[in-house]
Amino acid sequence: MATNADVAAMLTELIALTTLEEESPQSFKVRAYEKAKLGIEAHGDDITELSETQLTAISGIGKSTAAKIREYLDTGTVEKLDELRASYPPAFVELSRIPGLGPKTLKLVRSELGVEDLEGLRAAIADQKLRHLPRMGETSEAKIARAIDRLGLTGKDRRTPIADALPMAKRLVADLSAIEGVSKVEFCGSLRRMSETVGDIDITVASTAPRAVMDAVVHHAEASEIVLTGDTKTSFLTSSGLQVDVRVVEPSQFGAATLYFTGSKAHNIALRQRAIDRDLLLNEYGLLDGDTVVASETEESIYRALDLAYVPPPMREATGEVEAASADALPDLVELVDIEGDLHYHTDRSGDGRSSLADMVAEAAGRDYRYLAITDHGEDLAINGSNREQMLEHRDKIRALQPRYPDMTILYGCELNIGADGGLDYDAEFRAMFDYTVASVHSHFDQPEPDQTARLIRAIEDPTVNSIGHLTGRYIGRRPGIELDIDKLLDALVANDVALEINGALDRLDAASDVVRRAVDRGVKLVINTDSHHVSELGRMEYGVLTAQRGWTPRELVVNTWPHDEFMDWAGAKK
Ligand code: DGT
Ligand code: CA
Ligand code: CA
Ligand code: ZN
Repeated sequence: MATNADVAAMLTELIALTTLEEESPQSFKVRAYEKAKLGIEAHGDDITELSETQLTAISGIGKSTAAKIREYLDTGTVEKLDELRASYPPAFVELSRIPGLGPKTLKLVRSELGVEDLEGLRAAIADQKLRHLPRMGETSEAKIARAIDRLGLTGKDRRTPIADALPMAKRLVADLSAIEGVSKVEFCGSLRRMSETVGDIDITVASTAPRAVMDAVVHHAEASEIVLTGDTKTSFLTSSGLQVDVRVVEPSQFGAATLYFTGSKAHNIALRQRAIDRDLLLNEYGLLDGDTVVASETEESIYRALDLAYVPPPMREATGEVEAASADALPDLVELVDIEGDLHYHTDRSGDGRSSLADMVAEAAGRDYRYLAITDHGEDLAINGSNREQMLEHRDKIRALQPRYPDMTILYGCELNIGADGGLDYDAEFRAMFDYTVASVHSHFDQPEPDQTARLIRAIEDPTVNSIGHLTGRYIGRRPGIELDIDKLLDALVANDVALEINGALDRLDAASDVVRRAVDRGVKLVINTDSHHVSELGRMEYGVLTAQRGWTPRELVVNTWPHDEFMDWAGAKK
């Protein structure tokens, strides 16, 4: 049975292929599909039983798109989409992820140079052929070559961004959990460790009836090609080429199996060595003393039996966590339950916000937050921003809502745009009226590192800035972030008492965990935010927290774990 998510996935593919076909993301058709996708999301309720006419009644869905959605729901496919797929095979479409290669250029590269995939593109670059195409030159050719390297788009070791893999893994886990005889399911591997990109999805299932699980996996809607199937392991490829490995184990061995398949390999090796030092054997079935099982059912019991504190999955990278767990010196890690507020929220006041202020605030209150910052875009962000008058009106609305939420302080905030040279929106006096600000980069991604660093530091030094949002502006696997001198930047954050955001949007996860860990070492304050543009996005807090854990973040450095008064004192100290 198709779901709203399947329809959204179909529209996503249609958007990508139509952008190529029409040679522009601004084309009427592309925008129509995008609006329909947002409309379905905003609608929320199941649309799969709706008629074509009922579909067009949903805001954003036009007549032609409604017909395609109905066609997809009725037949499992869309003729137009199949046509586009035939014209643009996946290996070719993948090239459109490379910055600097717009649809027009991409089609030219194909028609003039016969490039069909990454290999062909690399060859064309190596032969210096790209530079001779219209509107291209040596500089753009070099830029594309560099983008390919930075995106890690290399043939067989190509990796999938976590934003694409995690939702799929969660769906699979839910589907497998529903099978009779299954007691536990966990996704493992790099995904559980919160790597930004994954080679594949590893799923471990505890069941006494492995056959039923293997059958379900082989027939799963996501399985477009079966790679191998056995009694307890099946691997398949999704339609986008991502491999999924599903393994079934005895419930009594679930802990040992998840520990093993979560890795990392280097973490496993360190644990196994520790077992050997105690005359024990550790493998995917358990921690064994000869024929006796010492521990195997839970990960916790295995760590305990090895005289180690429990190591949360995001820290299992063999970068000192085994030593720290041995000395009982792991950081007092921040956890989701510690979060007292979200400090980066958009409403439909922002051009790209899609839920009302009242809905966003109600949703936050439902999460039991003590404080919340509404941070719609400042005026410099063109169509998405708000001018002074609009902001002040917005402030009145925020203030008017406050009495309804006696347990939660609603801060009148702003996401300030960091300009090309580090300048910010409005003027200092107007900015000082905000209760809280997050300043972020949204453009000019190509400046050299010293300029970018100076640009950020100028913003950090501004007395009206409380925090820096999505530090590099990257989109994992799609757009490399700005280049920065991280040490200098972290020093400036400490010196000015500005917090560094860990943005929980799965395609951002910015600041990245390695930067976070360096920030933690220097005592930089951190703030974990969702950057929500819709009520459905508040749950991203979990991914921000996991990224913080991957960066070894202790709770006390995260300002939005602080009790209300302590947080408010810090936020207001600058005024
Ligand atoms: P990936 O898929 O490349 O993003 O990274 P992982 O870490 O998910 O690696 P994967 O899928 O090859 O294997 C999953 C886990 O299985 C890995 O994290 C640790 C464990 N594992 C795999 N091969 C070995 C091995 O040769 N030795 C040990 N000790 N563990 C292994
Ligand atoms: Ca894996
Ligand atoms: Ca694997
Ligand atoms: Zn934002």
